[in-house]
This record gives sequence, structure tokens and C-alpha cells, in this order.
Amino acid sequence: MKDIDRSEITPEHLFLSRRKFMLGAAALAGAALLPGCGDRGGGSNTQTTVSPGPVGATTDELGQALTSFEAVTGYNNFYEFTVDKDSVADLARDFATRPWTVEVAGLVARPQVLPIDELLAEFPERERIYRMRCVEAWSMVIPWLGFPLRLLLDQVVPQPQARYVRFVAIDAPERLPGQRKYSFDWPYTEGLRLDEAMNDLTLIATGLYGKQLLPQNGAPLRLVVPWKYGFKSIKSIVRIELVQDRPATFWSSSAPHEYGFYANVNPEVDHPRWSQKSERRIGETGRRDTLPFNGYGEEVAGLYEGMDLRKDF
Ligand SMILES: Nc1nc2c(c(=O)[nH]1)N[C@H]1C(S)=C(S)[C@@H](COP(=O)(O)O)O[C@H]1N2
Ligand SMILES: [Mo]
Repeated sequence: MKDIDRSEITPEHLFLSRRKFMLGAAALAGAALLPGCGDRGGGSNTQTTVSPGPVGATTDELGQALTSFEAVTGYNNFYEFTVDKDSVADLARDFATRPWTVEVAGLVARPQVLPIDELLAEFPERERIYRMRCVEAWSMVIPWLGFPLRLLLDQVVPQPQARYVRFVAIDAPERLPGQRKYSFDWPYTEGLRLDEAMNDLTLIATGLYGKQLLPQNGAPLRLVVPWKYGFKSIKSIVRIELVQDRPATFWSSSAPHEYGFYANVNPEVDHPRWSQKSERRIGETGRRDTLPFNGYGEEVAGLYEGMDLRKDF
């Protein structure tokens, strides 16, 4: 019998901002109380029929093993479908990701509307193995395919006033049951400072485990920012906008005291309801220490020099 941590059987993001859910209160209560929402701990999603493609390495640069394909594609946060991590894959199975266009606009010299297949042809995929640390204190190691966001931003030529990048996910309540069920401020949006967005680690992911992304992981394209909590890595993007002022984001608007704009992985700053000092790696027993910046401090700590990351969390 698996020892299931309470933090993993309730949808934590949602649990905390209960006030926000009065309109969807019945649905919320149901989801929070449902048994069987527990972690499948690495992997027996019998409904996953897709197998992984070829993948180069089997560990990240710290020697930590990849999380299984079954867990990566079977245990997901994607509230547009459901808050039940074990059911996202099932609900997203037939979600159509073609046709799909991505608009890159705002304070840029060359705005573009890119059909997804043109974008895929233009920016060759490469593999990046990143740790992914959810704010709920579980984590995975995922072999992504994608390209640095910087390449796309360079192509549209940000204007000098552009200081932030805002990302908008798909808004399609007729196809997304969670958008009908939960009264969040849809669509899901996220944001980065321009220098964070230009950092080489910041990826537009279009695949994982050597294959195209599946809908549950944010097909056809999503952001991956490995030194930040997972909620920054917005899925199923339709618009990328260069803006002057810090944009509102889905979670920081929904629960500003719990989720900040920066959301850098930081074991020294606890979530108001739980510690961030350690995490459970999906597929492993026991816990691991959480690393500052999720282990990417060498690459990104300099972005925050002079900032108080306790205040500006
Ligand atoms: N559009 C959208 N993007 C999203 C989310 C979401 O609910 N909707 N959840 C976020 C959270 S909380 C996490 S931890 C990661 C999970 O990514 P994964 O399921 O591919 O591991 O996606 C993030 N991106
Ligand atoms: Mo998350």
C-alpha cells in the first residue's frame, strides 16, 4: 500500500483559493473529496497507449533519472480539463491541436501569426532534460523537445520599451470541460521578465521523450521555465505578447499571497500552507531536498541580483 501524502490527493492550487470558486463550489467540493485522486507514483496509466520515442540520455546533468513516460503523460496539472491529475490524459485524449496558430505581437517590430507547422519547421527541435518542480512539492525529470524562446523573440524584434512577455493559453470552453466547470479567470495566462524570457534555459517545448507533445502536456506548444515552479510553464499557448508593464498572471491574480509573479523555486520561502524545503520525485519513495532555483542557480541567479526574493516571490 502506498502512503499517499495529503498534499497530493487534493488539488492544492485550487484548495487554497476556495473563495474564488464559489460559483463552481459543487464541482470543487466533489473534486477535493474524491478518492482515487492520488499519485500513481511513477506509472501505471493503463490507458496510455502511446509509447516513448528514442531519447538520448537517461539522466539529467545531476545524474537524476528520467521520470517514466507513463508518469509524465499520466499525472498532469491542466485545469482547463480537470483538477484531477490522474484524469487529465483521458479527458484531453481527443483534444484537437490542428489547426493551431500562435500570434506573436505587442511591442515588436515584426508581429507574426504563425501556423504551428510553420513554426515547427522553422525552429528545429532539440532535446533538453529538465527537472520540473511543481509548487505542490512534487517533481519530475522530463526530456523535452523544443527550442529556446529567445529564437522566436529575436525573429519578431522586441521594441526598446518591451520589458515583459505575456503568454496566453487557449480559450475554448466548448472543448475544455474545466473552463466550464471552474470559475477561474480564463484563459490561463503567464508572464516573464524579458531577460528571463531570453535566457537560454527558457524553452518552447513541442515534444517530450522524442515524440510530439500529447494534449495533456500542453500540445502543440508550451513554455518550460525549469528554475520556476511548474505553473509558470503555461501549456497550449495561442498568443505571446511583448508588453511594457508586468502582466497579471493566472495564479498570482487568483491567490496573490500564495503565488507570486517570479515563482522561482526556493526552499527558503515556504508556501503559506506547506514547506518548500523538500519535494517528492514522482516514481520514487521518500523525499529530496529542493534546490535553490531548482538546481539552475548558476545559469539564472544573476537575473535576480539585488532583489529580495522573499518579498518579490
Ligand atoms: N494552460 C495551463 N498550463 C499549465 C497548467 C494549467 O492548468 N493550464 N498547470 C501548470 C502546472 S501547475 C504545472 S505543475 C505544469 C504541469 O505540466 P505537466 O503536466 O506537463 O507536467 O503545467 C503548468 N501549465
Ligand atoms: Mo504545478
